[in-house]
Amino acid sequence: MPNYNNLLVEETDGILYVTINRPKALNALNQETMGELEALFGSDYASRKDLKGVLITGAGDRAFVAGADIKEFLGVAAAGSGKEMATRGQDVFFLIERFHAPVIALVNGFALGGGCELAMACHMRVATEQARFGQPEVNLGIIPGYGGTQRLNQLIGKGKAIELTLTGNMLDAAEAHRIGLVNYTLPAAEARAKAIELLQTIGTKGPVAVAESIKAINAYYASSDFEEEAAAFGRASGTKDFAEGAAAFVEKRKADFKGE
Ligand code: CO8
Repeated sequence: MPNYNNLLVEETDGILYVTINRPKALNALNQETMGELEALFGSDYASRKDLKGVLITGAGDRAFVAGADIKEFLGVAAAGSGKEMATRGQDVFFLIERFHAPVIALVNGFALGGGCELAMACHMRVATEQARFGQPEVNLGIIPGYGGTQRLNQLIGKGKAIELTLTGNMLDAAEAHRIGLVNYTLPAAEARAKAIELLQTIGTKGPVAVAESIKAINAYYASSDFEEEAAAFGRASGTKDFAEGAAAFVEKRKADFKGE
């Protein structure tokens, strides 16, 4: 099994258990973690036709993933490469969305920004009762850049997608279930069991049929415009507003945006 610095990866009975493991930063996705997800879904396991599926969760009891790593991203935005970074992240999440076996997010706490986007790139989501969902990028003066503007529409429709994206408000797990953002919301132990049960059930079906179903369902959404999202993310991340929003986050204060 390959070695990762930010992922714990175990395999039991044909199911791959992946834990994003940066609990001190609430499992925020830095570039190294994105590279490890790329290696895992792009090459290390992509040819494993015997895999029943993958379960992704976050380490610790507070977060699934609290977003892209804001502190690391500040340097990238200053260098003007926001668009490239968004495109790269989108490509990593496409590997998950297009993976031949089912990938389930077990959302065990905050799923914010890039964390909500990671959960949405998975084929299904099972939430624990303490899960919280949101796209708070607007609080930082940026927009979702890892597919959130496209996949929120797909999962919950335009009205709610716009509300969540423009307000940055968080949803609790019950509301996320009510609006269809997650497949199930359950107490923690039951949520894990449910995710495993889903993967075991799918694991008894024809692997070719499972892979072809994923492909065919994804095809319906082929006209989504991820490129426009990356371009818009690039524009927003080059603003003084983002510099202010990110500084406010680091200094734990409210941002004072000027629209510049
Ligand atoms: N990045 C880096 N560090 C983080 C992040 C993050 N996204 N989230 C939390 N942390 C760190 C905190 O800085 C803190 O570190 P320290 O102890 O060194 O101060 C530690 O984790 C614990 O966090 P808090 O003290 O803030 O814990 P609270 O319980 O007070 O608050 C929250 C929990 C509400 C989850 C709060 O941490 C928060 O709001 N986090 C940021 C959420 C957010 O804005 N996420 C979106 C990020 S932007 C994004 O994801 C864009 C995606 C597309 C990017 C495309 C190109 C990069």
